[in-house]
Amino acid sequence: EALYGPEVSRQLQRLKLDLVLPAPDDKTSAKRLADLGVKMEAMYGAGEYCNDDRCYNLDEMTIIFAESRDPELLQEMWRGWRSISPPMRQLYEEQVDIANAGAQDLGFTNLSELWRSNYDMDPDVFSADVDQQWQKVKPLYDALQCHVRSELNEFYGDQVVPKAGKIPAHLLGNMWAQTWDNVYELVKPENREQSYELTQLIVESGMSEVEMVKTGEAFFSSLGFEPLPETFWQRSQFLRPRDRDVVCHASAWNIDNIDDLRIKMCIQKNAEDFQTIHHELGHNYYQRAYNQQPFVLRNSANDGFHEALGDTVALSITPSYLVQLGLLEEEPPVEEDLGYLMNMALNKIAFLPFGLLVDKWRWQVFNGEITPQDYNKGWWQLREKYQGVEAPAERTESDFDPGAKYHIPGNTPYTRYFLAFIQQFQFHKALCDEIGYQGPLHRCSIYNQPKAGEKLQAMMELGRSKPWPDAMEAMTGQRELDASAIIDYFTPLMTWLDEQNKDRQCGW
Ligand code: X8Z
Ligand code: ZN
Repeated sequence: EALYGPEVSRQLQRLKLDLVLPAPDDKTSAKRLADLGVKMEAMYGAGEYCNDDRCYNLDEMTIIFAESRDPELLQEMWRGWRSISPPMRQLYEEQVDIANAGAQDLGFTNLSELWRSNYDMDPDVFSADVDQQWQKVKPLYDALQCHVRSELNEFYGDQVVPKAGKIPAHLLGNMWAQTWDNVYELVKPENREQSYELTQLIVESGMSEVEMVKTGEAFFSSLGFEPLPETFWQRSQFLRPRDRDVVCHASAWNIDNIDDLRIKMCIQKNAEDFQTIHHELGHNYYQRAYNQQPFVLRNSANDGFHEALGDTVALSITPSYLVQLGLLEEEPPVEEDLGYLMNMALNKIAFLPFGLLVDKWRWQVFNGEITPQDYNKGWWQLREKYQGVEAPAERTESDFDPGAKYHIPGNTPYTRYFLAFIQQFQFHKALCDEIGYQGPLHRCSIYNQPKAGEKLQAMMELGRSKPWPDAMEAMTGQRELDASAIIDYFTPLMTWLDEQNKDRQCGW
């Protein structure tokens, strides 16, 4: 006879599955595991690269990646940032060993199985599902990679970017080549481009960093959510402190699991950070929505839901919304939609293979398929295979390139972002249907639509109390992850890309 009912059972299961790095059942290992995590996170936070002239932190390098078109400077910064991570390699190896032992103590084969067990389904079915989703969206990525490669080849020449094969990873506007919107200018559709640039609108408006956050809050208020508590404004970090090292990678916090909500960012006045603000606020509103649940169920339906929430809202930062904000004078004509969609694709589509491969690497590291002698080689095999990008300099096993991406030293699972990037379009479509919107999906904005807010609330307040398909259903009426919305959204761009690519040799 069971000692407790299904509700308690679910909560006990949650306690196990929410562990990202479980310590084995002995004090020395537990302490060592904690120390290792702190050490690596601190190394990332203190990360900088110095040449003969000066030192650069990640914010500064981020700007260089966004703006510079000088392949040599970019290559120097690309390599420079990766000098922070070789010292992490040993520590990472040790961390994997200890956490694997911890996962085994909990009854899992290894940490890979534990991580993949967090989705209310068999872990192997889950990873197969993820691959299937990737197969559905891959044609979009392949077309985008082909077009971008060709335009970069024209701009930089054969010496820098080959006509065929992989794209050198330092030329895509981002330190990890994970999103490419910063090279929009080089790859935009001629004569159909966007007439405005959000970064420029933000800068010209004279908005401060805090005002950027206030604007994000106002969006959520327009959906019917309560304003953020006073403590949010007092206790959040919006700017990089001058007097100490901090991890500037954006994050959201829920300190008391009730209403002590905060974000921690080093905001720059640009479009990317404006979006990230909505992303982080999404975490906070979600956290507040489930604060009535029993303690261990105060979490999202699965980790992809948490990552998708704010991004879903940010999909509504459309030209018409910018007009309502007063940032843009008038709504651009439909001919500009192609430019808008290209910009979106350079962010949302370009990200997908990266979102997939980070944990492909970790799962293989955890299950022993990638051994420590091959950490870097295994990483680049995945980068090449999935993203079709290549390292712009020789890499060896004295490098540890995965460690130069925050989520590796920070031990944050990454498949959640792959899921979120697909799911946010599904959510967006469901909300646009809910408000009776008719028209192309990319022009829909849920700003000022409390009915959309109610749907979001219905999903969020469930927290983790039900299997995720129930939460999905509460908002979308569907019980499965469905890539058809992201495919629909980008259909006009796909048609255009196929046309552009018709005489090109695509693939890598
Ligand atoms: O890490 C994040 C958020 C913090 S929860 C800013 N993201 C991933 C990344 O930056 O690598 C959001 C998109 C992907
Ligand atoms: Zn997030």
